[in-house]
Amino acid sequence: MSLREAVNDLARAAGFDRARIAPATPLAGAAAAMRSRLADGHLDGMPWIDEARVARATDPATLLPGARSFVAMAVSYWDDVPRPPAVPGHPRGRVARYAWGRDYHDVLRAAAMDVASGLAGLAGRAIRSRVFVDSSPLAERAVAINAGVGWGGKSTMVLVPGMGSYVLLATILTDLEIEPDRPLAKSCGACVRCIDACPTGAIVAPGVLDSRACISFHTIENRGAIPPHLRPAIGDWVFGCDDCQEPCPVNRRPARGRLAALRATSLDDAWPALLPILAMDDAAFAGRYRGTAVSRTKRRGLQRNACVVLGNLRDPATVPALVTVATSPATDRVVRGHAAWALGRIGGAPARDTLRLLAASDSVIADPDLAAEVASALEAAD
Ligand code: B12
Ligand code: SF4
Ligand code: SF4
Repeated sequence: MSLREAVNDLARAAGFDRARIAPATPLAGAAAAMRSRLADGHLDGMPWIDEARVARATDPATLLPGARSFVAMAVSYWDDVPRPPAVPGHPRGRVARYAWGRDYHDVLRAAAMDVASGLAGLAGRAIRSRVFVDSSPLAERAVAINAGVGWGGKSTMVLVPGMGSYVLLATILTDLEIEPDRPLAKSCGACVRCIDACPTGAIVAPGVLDSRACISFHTIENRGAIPPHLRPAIGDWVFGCDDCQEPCPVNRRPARGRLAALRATSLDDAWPALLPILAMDDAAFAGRYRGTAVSRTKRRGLQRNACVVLGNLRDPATVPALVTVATSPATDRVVRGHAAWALGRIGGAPARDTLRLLAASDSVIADPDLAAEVASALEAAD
């Protein structure tokens, strides 16, 4: 058995569905793509992606001196929890599939560490390796594409033949020389379904995402207010977004992911009830979401997102809960502003009355951003 095949066996035993090898050479194409996205403002709002990061993320020798090979691995996390029937007064939002189970950073890192220790056994000598699962700078998609794990889709997702786009990536960089695989000779062809399906037009050209318009960016990474013009398009996404993956023909025969830790264990993991989210304090949020990817948006981010979804669902029974959030001076000001926005969308006398009182309250008058939110909510409600 070749070293390459042995690595593949190790990866499968650790839970990965695919593993391919790429040489640890500089990722020039990815560096050019990242620099052009930075220059065009497409990565605005993620200041940690800067020139220094681009340089490191695309230069394996900086990441691991003496590096010879990448082991690029993918794992399917697709699972299905059907949308529950709508129950008035008990609205639910929607979480992107990758965040239904335990935090993939932890799950994949542990699995990739197993593969990395196995590599040393295969080498028969001490080797140096470094594991990447999203948290350290590495252009992970570029490595997976170079290694032939999948091809770069127009949605910017790596699409894995036979598995589709609902895959997460983990990478090992090692000083062990392994015979490389080849990139796939595949492409999306004439298909543009993801571009057409994106509710905000964030895929501005094939393979080019403008994060400033992306629901995933706003519900996960954005720490401030979500631009008002994007809020209606967010629909019921309370964390992440899968709209550009749902119609992808490569996902037409999805198979349930093998790693049980990545699956939902309750309806609430996939379709969380929104009013309990509004009522959470820090301890309740940590108790519910510690160890999951959702924790990245923090309590205030999730509550802000829940307000947006409530505004889109327009259930009058949710007005009292939104009034509590909007009128509490102790609540985060961004969350209050989004609760006001939701009240404006739902409208009706109780929402209008609250917005009028709010507009005249000291805590709102003292905060120009919040005052502007309340003023436009009032306009929408009238
Ligand atoms: C920043 C980031 C985001 C940002 C920006 C995403 C983006 N498209 O640039 C935001 C917050 C929006 C985001 C969203 C999501 N993310 Co994200 N994200 C990252 C992160 C940390 C860096 C990506 C990056 O550098 N982007 C800048 C661009 C230029 O780089 P790139 O995406 O690698 O670009 C490649 C392609 O665009 C392609 N390309 C460039 N030009 C062209 C031109 C054509 C024609 C084509 C076909 C391709 C192509 O080549 C580039 C270089 O290889 C990576 C982890 C990592 N360290 O790499 C995860 C990662 C990309 N995210 C991931 C996931 C799962 C998601 C979401 C699905 C989560 C969700 N459901 O909400 C969405 C998907 C949205 C989307 N359509 O991309 C996975 C993707 C797995 C996969 N199958 O591709 C990654 C790899 C994490 C992981 N370890 O698994 N993410
Ligand atoms: S994640 Fe959602 S908003 Fe972002 S590009 Fe895909 S469909 Fe558009
Ligand atoms: S929907 Fe079509 S164009 Fe978009 S990633 Fe899938 S195959 Fe490619």
